[in-house]
Amino acid sequence: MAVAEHIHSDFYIELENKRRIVNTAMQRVFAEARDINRDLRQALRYTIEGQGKRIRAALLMWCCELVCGSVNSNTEIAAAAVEMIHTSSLVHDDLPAMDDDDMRRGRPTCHKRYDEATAILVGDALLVLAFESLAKYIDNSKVAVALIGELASAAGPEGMMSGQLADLKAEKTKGTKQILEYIHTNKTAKMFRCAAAMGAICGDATDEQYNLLGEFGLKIGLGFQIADDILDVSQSSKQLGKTAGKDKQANKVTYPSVIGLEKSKKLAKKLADDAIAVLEPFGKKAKVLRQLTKALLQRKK
Ligand code: GRG
Repeated sequence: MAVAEHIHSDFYIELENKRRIVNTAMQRVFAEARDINRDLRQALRYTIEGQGKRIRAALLMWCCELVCGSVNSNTEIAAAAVEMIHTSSLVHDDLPAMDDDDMRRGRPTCHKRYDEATAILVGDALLVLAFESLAKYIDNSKVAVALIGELASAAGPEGMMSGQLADLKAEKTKGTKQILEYIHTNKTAKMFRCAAAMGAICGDATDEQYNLLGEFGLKIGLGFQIADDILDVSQSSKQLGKTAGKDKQANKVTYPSVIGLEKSKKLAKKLADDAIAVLEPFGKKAKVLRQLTKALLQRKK
């Protein structure tokens, strides 16, 4: 089934349910880490309470439901860990040494609301808390180790960190499609692949299910970043909750800057179609993932 499938309003209700679940799990992890310094706790609370879309968490939980029919407490903790890592990367990305942004999730960035040192430590704290929570709350040690391994390889030097440095180094260069694909795969798509794979692991997927869901995650992750590039040039800061037009201002290498807006839209659509094709073996049960793919293509923020 191609991208043309209609998005049912139930999809957005279901997405909101997943947001609530992961927000509660993050609050729990945070509340049970009792010995955090008062100033750090305050800045962490501010950051965790920011209104993220929680797409990676929803993807993780839906992949788990697809392979085993429901989510359990391990899935909720895994989803919280993915969102903590993602949020930590945003806090660091916004720092003056990186993308230097004043606005995130509709509010001042962490270093603007507090200060740079605090924001560095908030990012560090979320990064560590994510792994600590997997070690502490996952009730099966084999599952915990597998989840930790997935998350470390997607967020670490073989994933997001390399993508981020390549992205910063590419500023003010002309860029090529190959460089762009490297940046977007590493800084964004691998985290989507990881979320899908972690959901599969929580649901005790077969090797085939795990591989298919990982491939699906990688494709929608790449499409997600292309859509992000498109939104940067087509939406307002108010709509995005972060500074619009930032990529051009910082001379970033993006899909619209390298291949143009129309070709970027076509590529995002093709990736969505390819992602949906990967879901074929799951049949009707993958409906929510097909809806997610379509929603990501149509998103306005
Ligand atoms: C500290 C783990 C860690 C990494 C350091 C800073 C850095 C390396 C990486 C940043 C990578 C980055 C900013 C990728 C962009 C990914 C992206 C499209 C972010 C926007 O995601 P949304 O739209 O945001 O899901 P919300 O706010 O909804 O969660």
